[in-house]
Amino acid sequence: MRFDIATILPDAFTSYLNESIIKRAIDNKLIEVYIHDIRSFSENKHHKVDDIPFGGGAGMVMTPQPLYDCLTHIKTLNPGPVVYMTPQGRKFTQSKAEKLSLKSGLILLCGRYEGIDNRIRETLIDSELSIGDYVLTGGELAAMVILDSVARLIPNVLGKEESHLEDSFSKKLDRKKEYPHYTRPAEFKGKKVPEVLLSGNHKAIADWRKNHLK
Ligand code: 6GU
Repeated sequence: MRFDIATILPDAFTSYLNESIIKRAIDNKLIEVYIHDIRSFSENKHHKVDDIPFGGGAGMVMTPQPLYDCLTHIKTLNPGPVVYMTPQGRKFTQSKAEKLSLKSGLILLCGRYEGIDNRIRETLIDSELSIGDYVLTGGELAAMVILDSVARLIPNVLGKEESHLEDSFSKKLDRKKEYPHYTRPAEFKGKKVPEVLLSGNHKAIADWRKNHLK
């Protein structure tokens, strides 16, 4: 699956994309991720990407020209929908992550300031997503959340144990929560792992886990 992200803060993504599971997924060619600096598309001599709102009011608005040129460029490379990250968008959920993970591409536009010029919303945006009921300074963290949650659902991105099939939010477990996890040592600072988990009795372990879902 191919991800293209349009942002005015491209460096915000570099450390994240160079870590652990996402880096391995890119190295193994399971996903491709391209970051596009909206500012580099600006025809303004100072590479300006924002301007004051018509009609007045607080804050700045992302100006249409750089967004138009950046998104139309990306659309020649990625067949996926253009999703605008905004606190006004529909709430992102595990079920939306599952649907997006079936697509061959996804284009994420990160908003900053008060928002983007509405003509871009009307013409180039397919949907709008929010990651929760709080306001961030920009869409970059939200785009990383979506990238991470979608990428891990792509076959072979997680280890061969495919532990997402047992996730707390998977339909199989009827949205029940997780049971408590323990690893070695069997005793740590005087606190012992529940005896049943050491017993090797698979039926008893399954029962214990079912009774401790939270
Ligand atoms: Cl997608 N963007 C911003 N700026 N704030 C948010 C958000 C997105 N989702 C929740 N808060």
